[in-house]
Amino acid sequence: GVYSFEDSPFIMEILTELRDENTGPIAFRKGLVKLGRYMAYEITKTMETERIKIKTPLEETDGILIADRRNVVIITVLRAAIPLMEGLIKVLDHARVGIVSASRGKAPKFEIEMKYVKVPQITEKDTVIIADPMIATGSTLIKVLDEVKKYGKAKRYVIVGVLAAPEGISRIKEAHPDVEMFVAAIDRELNEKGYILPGLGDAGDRAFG
Ligand code: U5P
Repeated sequence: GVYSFEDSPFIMEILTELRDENTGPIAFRKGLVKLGRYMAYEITKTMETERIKIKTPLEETDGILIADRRNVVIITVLRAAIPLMEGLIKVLDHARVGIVSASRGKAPKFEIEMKYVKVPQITEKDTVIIADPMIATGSTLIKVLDEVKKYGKAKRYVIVGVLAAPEGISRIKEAHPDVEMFVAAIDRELNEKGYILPGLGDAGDRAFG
């Protein structure tokens, strides 16, 4: 499934700030952290829970435990996903974290070079969350998923991003049909250089200057 949050005023307000060319790196990074936190919160709504019994100081009562929240691996795609990951781990605080680097070559091939890959062992209990703010052609995430799947089979694979282009979504669905996507919004199209329109520009440059 693909989930986007155009009907959430709070997420749309953060997105508006991220899109605005007048937003500098400090506010841009803060916006990504906030968005990561809120997206993680949305993901927990789709996780399995267990009923548990606890005691308040006064009596016994029922409670819940989000079992899946304890078995999360976040894959951070350098470099723009760093602030997004920081937000995600505020909610998914048990997460193990993998780091991969990926840089995209020029049009029309958009070849992906991965120089650094450090991913923890993955088990069938794990929800693997791959953070990359922009799903443009989808090439980066397809390559990252190919790589991450070498480290074990997970219970779920979830991509978290800010914006996605329709092209990227369909290419990822075709290459990895088992993947779910959570993005703030789905944008109109890609330009000939592979940028999302209307988009927010280059997320790495916006965040880190
Ligand atoms: N990217 C942007 N802004 C865009 C399009 C792409 O920052 O408008 C960056 C993303 O950070 C991502 C990579 O890591 O390019 C995704 O490109 P793709 O492999 O999905 O085409």
